[in-house]
Amino acid sequence: MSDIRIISYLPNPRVYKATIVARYSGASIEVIGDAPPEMVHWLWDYDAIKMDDAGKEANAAARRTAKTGFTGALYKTDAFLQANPFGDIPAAFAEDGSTGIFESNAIMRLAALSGPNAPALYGDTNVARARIDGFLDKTLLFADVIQKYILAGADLDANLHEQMAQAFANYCGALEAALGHHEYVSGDALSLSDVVLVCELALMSNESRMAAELAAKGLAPILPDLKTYPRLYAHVTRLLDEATFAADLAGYAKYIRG
Ligand SMILES: N[C@@H](CCC(=O)N[C@@H](CS)C(=O)NCC(=O)O)C(=O)O
Repeated sequence: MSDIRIISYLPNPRVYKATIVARYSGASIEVIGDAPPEMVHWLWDYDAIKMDDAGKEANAAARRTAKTGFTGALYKTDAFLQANPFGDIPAAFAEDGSTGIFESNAIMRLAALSGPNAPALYGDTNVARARIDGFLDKTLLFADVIQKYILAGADLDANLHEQMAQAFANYCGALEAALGHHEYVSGDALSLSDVVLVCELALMSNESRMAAELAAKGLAPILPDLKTYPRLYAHVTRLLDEATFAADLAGYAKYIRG
């Protein structure tokens, strides 16, 4: 029995926050999922299964309208929605499935607090932990804009592009300043704040798939600006080279490096 079971579409850098951290804490994580378009055929549940048409009919009561990142119908059981009232993935289950943990940062925290080496990457004092939490909260705000930007599709416009550019400049500017004071984002040791940084940039690297849409609208890609933050760029590329990060993020590295 694993410490944590995660249901998600794959690949998903938000899931990798937890799997990267588990390499330090020793938490055992089971990841169940499929390519994004296939998740409409899955029953979202602790006992997630891929369904055929007969399975969908048998689980008609679980049929719900998708909200974010998916369109049409998704199959979420009542138990899934009790575990995660927001109904999104990645969704995690702990304690034999009786408790749901949602939001990828929270799932990552559980990975940091589980396993033989726990707590890992989560500070040695309450103050250090609160400081790491501050970076995680700021990263979630940044990530919310990334999500809107990369899911915009044909709705992408100059206004949304400007919001993304502003959020990117604010976040990267702050981290560039922080890295002027110490080696890692929140202090002198690797922490969860470094992990979320790299994983959300990996998510943002999906911008590379928007090249035609951006060009058609006369908008420039934003992620290549990472190079204009030299300490941050060096930090991120160094972490991408670490085996603990590369195991999950190797496929994203060339897009982040630019
Ligand atoms: N901030 C959340 C984002 C999760 C999220 O928004 N997931 C979307 C897919 S990108 C989802 O599961 N949508 C389900 C739906 O459309 O009902 C996290 O980091 O875990």
